[in-house]
This record gives sequence, structure tokens and C-alpha cells, in this order.
Amino acid sequence: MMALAVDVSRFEGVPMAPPDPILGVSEAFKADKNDLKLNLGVGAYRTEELQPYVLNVVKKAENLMLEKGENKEYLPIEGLAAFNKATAELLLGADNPVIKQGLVATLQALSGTGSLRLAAAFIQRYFPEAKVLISSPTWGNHKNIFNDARVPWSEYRYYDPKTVGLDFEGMIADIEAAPEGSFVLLHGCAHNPTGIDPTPEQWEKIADVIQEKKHTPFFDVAYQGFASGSLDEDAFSVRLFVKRGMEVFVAQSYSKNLGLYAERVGAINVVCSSPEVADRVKSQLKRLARPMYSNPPIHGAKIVANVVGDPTMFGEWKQEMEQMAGRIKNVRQKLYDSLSAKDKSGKDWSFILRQIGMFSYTGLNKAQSDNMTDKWHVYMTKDGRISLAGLSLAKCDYLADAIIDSFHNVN
Ligand code: PLA
Repeated sequence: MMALAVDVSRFEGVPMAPPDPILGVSEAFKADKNDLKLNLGVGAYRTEELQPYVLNVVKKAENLMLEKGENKEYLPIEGLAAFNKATAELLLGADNPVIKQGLVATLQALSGTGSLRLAAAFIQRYFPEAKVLISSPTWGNHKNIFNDARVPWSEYRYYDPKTVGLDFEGMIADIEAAPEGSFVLLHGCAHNPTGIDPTPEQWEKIADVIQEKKHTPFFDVAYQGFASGSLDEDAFSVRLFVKRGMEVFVAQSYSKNLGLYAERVGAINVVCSSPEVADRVKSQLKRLARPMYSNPPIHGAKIVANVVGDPTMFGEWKQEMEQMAGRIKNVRQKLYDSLSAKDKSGKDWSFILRQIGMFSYTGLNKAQSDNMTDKWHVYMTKDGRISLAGLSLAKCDYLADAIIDSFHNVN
């Protein structure tokens, strides 16, 4: 007897999921056949020729690894020891006392996203009553991560459309008003999507309120070295909180600064108040990781450990990072120049120059963003964010025309 044909799928009730607001843009871009098309959706670095870029230092490290003929055995649950040491040192500074005192629990995890997800699972398990505060707006996936981990969240004010700047008073008021002991998600540098960061003085005040309210800061550091070109400068905020003796969560990513996007390399660090607590926290993070994905991939972690562990390669990395950050700053300036020269309305575009990192938050609304894509073949997220890392100097004039048309001719 043949098996009976099924005429109604068991999955009939499964609805179609909407495309991802960021990664879905790349899919739409691929389908567009127009030569003028430009992908400013996902934050992925491109060369001036708009090609993906593998850092020379990464190729060099990979060749050395190949020569040595390393094996493919499983890593421990916590990841590669040399990577974990290197990543905590890059983040906090190699001579930070919290490292010497064994206060940092570090686990290699699946890049920034996986590290955030692991910390979210930890919060859900040990602080089921606690809420996470996230900035409004924030990277779209933050909400998904906490929703899927069943961690309740609410938003604090961050962006002020009137000034196209930081709503600092609103931010402080909302963090102050949150239930004591909340987790406050902060972008370590180069806030995504706005490109607006607090000043050093503002970071101090933010730390004051968080400390007063016994909240726990939870940093998402996806762009260390990529915002300013300096690893130390971009770690300023995190180090300030750690210096105050606070317990801090930090998720790290090597997708952008070392261009390891698809290798999925990153870490979750928890700075604790004693080595015993750090050991216990780490043991529980391992316990969460084991049934989720067992242990992390080795290749990218070895690249990081080898690059950071070799003074020559470390220097080469810093140079290439500076070049990438520099290219983004150049297109930022050129875009501003093009907009200012072409737009005769008198609108002040200087907010673009005040933003930092790989994105510019243009202030274009959904209808205007749709016009950018439908009429001009410029692919971007619907919140008005454009990735300057996907822009070349040669395309700035074209982009300026598209922005001016969308801004003035679409409501
Ligand atoms: N945190 C923030 C603030 C990010 O912007 C991103 C990536 C991540 C974490 C996660 O990156 P990772 O998992 O690769 O380490 N944001 C990108 C890509 C660049 C994306 O959406 O996945 C973006 O276009 O916003």
C-alpha cells in the first residue's frame, strides 16, 4: 500500500512571517534589476567600489592558521580561552583591575545577537520580575530578542526629532522612573539607528541615575573601533561604568570592526563584584548555552585571538579599522556637502555631520523612504536610516538628489 496523500497540510495554520525590516531590505535589493540601485539597508562595510571587504589582516591570520593545520575539535562551552581573554582585554583595557581580580565572566557566543540572546535568557531565568529598558528607537532586533526570551521591556526616550539630537532630559527621567533593579540597555558607541551618542558628561549623569536606582547597565557594543577609529575611545562608556565599581553586562561583536559578519564571533561579558560571583554567573551562562547551541564556532574566534595576540597584526588591524572608519567619515562629509549645495530650501543638513558610526538617521518618514526605494532604487530601512558604509563618494550626488526629492515632494 502506498502512503495516503495528505490534502490538507498540518501547517495550514502557520501564517507567513513578515520580511525582516533590515535583512529583508537586502532581499528586495537583490531582486531589483536597475543599474542605479544602491543598498543602504544593512550595516555592512563596502569598499569605494561598493564591494564587500575582507580585511588584509584577516586573510593573513587565516593563512597562518591554514599553515599550522589546526584541527576542528569542539571548543569548550565557553569558547576559545585565548579569544575570551583577548576580547575582555580589548573591551576593558588589558590592565583593568577587574580583569586582574577575576571579576569578569566572559563567554564566547554567536556574535552580538547571540550574546544578547544569552544574556536575555540569563535575565529571564534569574530575574524573571525585572524589566529591560531599551532606547526609543533602537536596533530593531533588540525587541525580538527580549520578546523571544520572554523578558518584559519598555522604552526610554532617546531621540528628539525636533533637534535631531538626544532627548537627554527624557532619557534620564524615564530611567529614573523605571522600577528599581531594571536592566538598562545602552549602546556602547555609535547608537543604532540614530548615530547620536551621549557626551562624556552625559554618560556620567546616566551612570548616576542607574546607580541610584540600583539598575544594571547592559551594554551592546557592536561597533568598538568602528565609530571613532579607536578601540579605546569607543569603549569609553563601558569603562566609565566599570570604573565606578558597577556590575555590568556587555555584549560584543566582531562583525563590523573585523569584518567577520558571517563567522558569528562575539562575547557576553558580565563584570561582577567578586570572583566567586563571576564564576557562578559564568557557570550558569554555560548551562544556558549548552542546550541552545552547545558550543561556539572556532574559526572566527581564532582569527580574533591571533590578530590581537600578535603585535604586528594587531597594529595592522587598527590601521585597517581607521581606514574603514575614515572612509565612512568621508562619505558622511560628502553627502552633507552634496545636500547643502543642491538643496535650495535653506534646510540645515548639519545634523548628518553630528551623527557618528556607520549610519545616518535622515529624518525621512516611511512614505519618503518608500519613495527613495520605489523611485530612486535606494534601498534603506523604513525608519529613515541609511548605511553610509554602503555608500561611495561617487554616489553621494545621486543620493542627495533622491533625499531632496523625497524630503520636499513626499509627505
Ligand atoms: N547590536 C547592534 C546595535 C547592531 O547594530 C547589530 C547589527 C548587532 C547588535 C548584531 O550584530 P552581529 O550579530 O552580527 O554581531 N546590526 C546590523 C545588522 C549591522 C543586523 O541588523 O543584523 C544592522 O544593519 O543594523
